[in-house]
Amino acid sequence: MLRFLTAGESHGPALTAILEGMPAGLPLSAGDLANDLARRQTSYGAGGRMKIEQDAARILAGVMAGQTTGAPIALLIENKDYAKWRDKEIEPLTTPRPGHADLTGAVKYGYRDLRVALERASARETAARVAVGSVCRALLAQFGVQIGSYVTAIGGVEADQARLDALSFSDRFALAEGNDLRCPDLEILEALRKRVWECMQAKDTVGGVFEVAVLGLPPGLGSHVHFDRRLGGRLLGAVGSIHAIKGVEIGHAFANAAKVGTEVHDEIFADEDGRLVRKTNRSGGLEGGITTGEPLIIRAAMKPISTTLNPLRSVNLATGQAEPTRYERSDFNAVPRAGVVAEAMVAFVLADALLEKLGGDSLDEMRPRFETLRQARLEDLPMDNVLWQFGYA
Ligand code: EPS
Repeated sequence: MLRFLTAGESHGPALTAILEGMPAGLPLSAGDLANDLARRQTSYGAGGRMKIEQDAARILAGVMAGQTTGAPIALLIENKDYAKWRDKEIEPLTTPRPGHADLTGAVKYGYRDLRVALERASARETAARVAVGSVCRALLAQFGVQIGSYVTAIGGVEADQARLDALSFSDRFALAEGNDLRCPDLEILEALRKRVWECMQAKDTVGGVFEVAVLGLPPGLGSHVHFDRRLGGRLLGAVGSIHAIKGVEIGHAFANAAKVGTEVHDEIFADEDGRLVRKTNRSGGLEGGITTGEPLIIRAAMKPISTTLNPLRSVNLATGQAEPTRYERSDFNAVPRAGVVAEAMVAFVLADALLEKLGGDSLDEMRPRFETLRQARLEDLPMDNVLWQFGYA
């Protein structure tokens, strides 16, 4: 239903994106994209580039008189740094940096200088994804869906799960917005900051873990009937496509894998009003590839940034000789920023799933359909409750 493309290099003139499939009638302005773009740029341990860029997206198509028209939405974010790179004479880059697309990109495309791989492989591209995600988020917000994220670990310093569990998701979001590590467990903030600082002093980089949570989702998005319609796979793939993300789980999947079934599955109860409710949400909001209506929780692991000030061993492809990597300006810690990018990818997948469920070319068509969505209530789920013959005749 919904698709998008991005184009643009890290030090080229601009990043662009086209989002196709948005219904008509969604109020939208460039200002609606500004907040998420700014959130993506906030992080203790960001590199020098973030002092250069103050990302702003221009909407070039698909929005007229403040509303989406149903036509493809074209977005453009200028790279301020391009002014310094334009027609610049640059040193050859022939020693691939481990962890980056330098070597693999050259093997695949036959590049004769590794900067060509670097330019498009750069996480600068995620600014375009965040702009696209903000449009999707605006659509979801019309139906009461809210998406946030927060950091739970950096460089092995972990938030306390019991302290996190004591906070509502809204509180976690609000606390995370209040600091540049985007961590809601304020008791570990200093330890996190120290970890990143030490890493910077040691000329090294860190990774970490963050969670994305989605509130207000209706039950029934996604499907169990086919692999490519299962929402789990779509979400895992979308978040796993983000630079440096090496692991993604729905809820606490890896921890659950060590438990027995009766400790993991969320038992079903009928309340006095006939609503089928859960007292736990260990599934992370998905059963059979379909939303349950509980908060959707996605956790992701980011590897340490591949560009380290301390050199790593490599081989100069021009000479064939062993040669240490040369430093390129980069981030030391991008975990807080990655959470915001993941929100955008999740927003895209969920907006797509909502459109798939509701259909409709305009918001006006979607709204009444949304009101008729089947809920997890006894009255919505009449059963035949008779013997029947299993067969295909
Ligand atoms: C990146 C390297 C750095 C980061 C960049 C991602 O850029 P530069 O090489 O210009 O210093 O700042 O991220 C962004 C520019 C951004 O907007 O997120 C990399 O190699 O991936």
